[in-house]
Amino acid sequence: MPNEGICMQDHFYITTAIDYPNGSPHMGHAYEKIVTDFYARYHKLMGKDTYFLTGTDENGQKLKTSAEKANKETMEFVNQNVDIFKDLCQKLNITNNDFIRTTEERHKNVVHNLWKKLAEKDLIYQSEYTGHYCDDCESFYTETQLEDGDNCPHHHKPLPQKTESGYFFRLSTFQTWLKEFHNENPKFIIPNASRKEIIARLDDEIRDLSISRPNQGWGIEVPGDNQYVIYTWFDALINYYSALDDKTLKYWPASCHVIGRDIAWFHTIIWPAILKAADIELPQHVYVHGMILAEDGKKMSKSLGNGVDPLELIDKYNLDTFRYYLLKSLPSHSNGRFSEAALIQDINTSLANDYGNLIMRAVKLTMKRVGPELSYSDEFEMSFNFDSLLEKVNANIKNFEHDKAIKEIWTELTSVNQYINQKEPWTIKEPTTELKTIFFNCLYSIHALTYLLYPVMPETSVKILNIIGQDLNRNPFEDIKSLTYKLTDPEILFPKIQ
Ligand code: ME8
Repeated sequence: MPNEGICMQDHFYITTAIDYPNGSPHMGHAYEKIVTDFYARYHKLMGKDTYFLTGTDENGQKLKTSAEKANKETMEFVNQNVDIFKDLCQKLNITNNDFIRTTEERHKNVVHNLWKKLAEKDLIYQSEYTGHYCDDCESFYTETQLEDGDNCPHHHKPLPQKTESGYFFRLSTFQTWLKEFHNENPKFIIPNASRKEIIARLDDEIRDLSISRPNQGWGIEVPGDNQYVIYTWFDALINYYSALDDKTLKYWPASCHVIGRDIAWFHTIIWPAILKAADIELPQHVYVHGMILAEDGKKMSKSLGNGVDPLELIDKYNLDTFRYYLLKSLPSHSNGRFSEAALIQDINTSLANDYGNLIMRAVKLTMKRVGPELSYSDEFEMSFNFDSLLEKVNANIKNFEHDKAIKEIWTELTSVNQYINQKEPWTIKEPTTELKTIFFNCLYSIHALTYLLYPVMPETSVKILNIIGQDLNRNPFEDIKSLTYKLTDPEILFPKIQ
C-alpha cells in the first residue's frame, strides 16, 4: 500500500538526526531540533499520541581524533560535548521524550542483533573494497559521485583511492526494490526536489556498502570479530529503532525522520534497505529540511567566520521569537539564509506590531469598557470562523510546510487587525451589545490563533492564553458558545528592538 500521509497513523513518532558531539552545536543543529519540536508539539496538540526522539552519534572515528587533539580520553571528551547538546535541547525548550546516545548498551545490543540477523541471511559478507574514501564523511565514493572527477562532493577536497578489507552489506541487491519502493511511495521523501535528486542517483549502479572499519579502540565491535568496528553510519541509523523498548516499540514504524539534505542518501536509500533486509517496517516519511546558510549565502563555517552561535542568539533574543523567525522565515523546502537583521525586523513588525498590539488593544480596551469578564452570547454576530484556516494549516503540516502554515495564520491575524481598525471600538463609550460583539470577536480570534501558534512559540502562547483566562486544554475550535474570557492586564509580550 502506498503511504499517503502522516494522518493515517494513530500515533506520531518523530526523530531528528543524531548529532556528532565533536564540537559545540551550530545553527543547523538548533534549527533541526526546533523544526522537529514544532511538528511534535503540533501533533500532540491535535490529539495524537506523540513520541519524539533526539540524541548523539558517538561511534565515529572522527570523535577519537578530535579527542586526541583536545588531549582528552575519547569518552571524557564525548561526555562533555553531549552535555552541551543536552543543554541545547533544554534551552530550545524541546519536548523530546528520549535522548539516545549510541554508546549506550541498549543501542549496541540492538545493533548486534540486527547485524547477526543480516549475517545469517547472507546479506552481510566479508571481502575487499577499493574506492575513494573521505575521512570527514567517513564514507567511500564511486567515480560518478566524485565532484570534478576526484573531489569529495561535500568537502570539495581530493580523495585518495583506498582498499579496505572488511564486511559488506549487500545494498546492490536492493537496487530494484528501492526503485519500486520510491515509485510506489511518492511521499516517502519530502520535498519533491530532494526526492528527484535521490531518484536520479538510483539510475547509477549501487555498490555494496562497506560496513566495518579497522578497530582502533573506538566504536561498536563487529559481533565475533574484534579486529573491526561497525561503520558508524550503519550503527547510527539504527538509533531510531534501538531507542524503543518494550513499552515504546508501539511507536514503530516512525512517522517521520527529520534530517538535512547532506544526509538524505543515508536515510532514503541505505536505511530503507537495512530495514527491508531485516524485515522491519519502514518509516512513513523522511522530511529533508534545507540547510541554513550564512547571510552571504555561503555555508556557515568557522574558517570563514560567518557562523552564528545559537546559544548566543537565545541569550540575546527571546527564545520564542527566535523559534518564530526560524520556522516562519526560513523556507521549509529549500536552503535559506540566516539574517539577524531579518530576525529583528520580524520581532518589531510581525510580533510587536501585528500580534502584540492586537492583544494589548483588545484586552486593555475590553477591560476598560466592559470589565474583566466576557462570555459568549447568542446576541453576538461572529465575524470569525477559523475552521478553514485549521484545514489549511493541517494541509501544510501534512506536507511539512510549516513556513506556509504560519503565514496562513498571519493572514488571519492581519484581518483581525483590520476588523478592529474598521470597527473602531474606542469610539463606543457604553458597553453595548455591539461593543461586546467586537471585543468577543477579537478575544476569540486571539484565542484561536494563539492556540495554533503554540507549537511555534510555546511559552509565549501559554502566557497569552493566560491573559484571556484560557489554557491549552480548551480547544477553541470546539463549542464556542460555552466560552468565557477572564482577562488580566497584559504585560508587553514582544519588546521592540532598536
Ligand atoms: O550528520 N543547516 O550529524 P551532524 C541545517 N551524525 N541543518 C544542518 C546544517 C545546516 N547548516 N548543518 C548540519 C550527522 N545540519 C550524523 C547524522 S543520523 C542517523 C546521523 C543537520 O551533527 C544535518 O543535515 O553533522 C543533520 O541532519 C543534523 O544537522 C546533524 O548533523
